[in-house]
Amino acid sequence: MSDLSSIDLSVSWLGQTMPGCLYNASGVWCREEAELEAVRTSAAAAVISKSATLSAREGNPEPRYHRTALGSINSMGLPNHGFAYYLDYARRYDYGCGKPLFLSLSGMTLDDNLIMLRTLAAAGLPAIPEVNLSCPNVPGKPQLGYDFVTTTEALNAFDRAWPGRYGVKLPPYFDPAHFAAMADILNRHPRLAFVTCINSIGNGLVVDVDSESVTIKPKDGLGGLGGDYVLPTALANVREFYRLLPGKDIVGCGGVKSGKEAFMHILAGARAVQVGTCLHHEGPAAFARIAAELAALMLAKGYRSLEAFRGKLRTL
Ligand code: RRO
Repeated sequence: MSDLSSIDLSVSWLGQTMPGCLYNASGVWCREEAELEAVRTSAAAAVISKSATLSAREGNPEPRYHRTALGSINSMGLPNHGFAYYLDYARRYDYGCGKPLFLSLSGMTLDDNLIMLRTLAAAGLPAIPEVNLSCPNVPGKPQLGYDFVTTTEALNAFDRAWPGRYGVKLPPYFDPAHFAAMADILNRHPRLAFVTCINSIGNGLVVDVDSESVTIKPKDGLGGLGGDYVLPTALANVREFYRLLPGKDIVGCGGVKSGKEAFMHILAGARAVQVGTCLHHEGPAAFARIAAELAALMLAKGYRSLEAFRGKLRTL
């Protein structure tokens, strides 16, 4: 058989097999239950919720998201319905659909993260936490993942609060010394099963020439970049952590808008691939399109499964 139906995009990880490799990046199409359900019932292979804080938040003043020809800049500021809303969704989630549910957690303090993890543990659900160590957009709050001492303390505490497998969402790193230092920290935590690379490139500035102005209101225009801007940085982070974190899975996130970028992420070592900016612009129909493009590319190259090329990026 040499047709698209012979191509297997399924992914086995975290003790289960999901029907494909694509799902939403946290923050996109996942604040409201209706959005989460739209992702679940699309061709996405899993669902992740908007980063939750313990209490609901309105987020930053608008405009706080701006689309450009090359991607996006955002400073949403963690608008979310609060942890209880997403926990309630997780209690009612149809786990039988075969698509794992991830809950993104982004407490304003370590204690808040621990309360959310303990509450989720007590609920006894199959939902898997992805703790966000990298929100760039809360004024006055640095990204946790750039502070190695605080990250070490946080992971030690997560291990005590949460008995199962979990993941973390990392900010992008830009120096081999930082890849190595972070990997050294992450490797001390056997139940840390996956890392998602990358969050938006924080504190970029998009300028509009006509109005001679910034494009978003918070932080005088500074915000997280997504889309084409971030693809090479995302791939570097996926590849470096793939090599530095044996036994852990890497979830690729950044600049995926077609089957080609999904292929690049998997070639660099990604187990699964999240879609952010493109999903924001196109909606959940993006998943079926990108999956079909990835399958067509694999067919043309003679690959029938993701295992056939995952992590096999060549060097010169
Ligand atoms: O809500 C946001 O402003 C936001 C978050 Br929590 C994040 O992790 N990454 C991002 O680009 N925006």
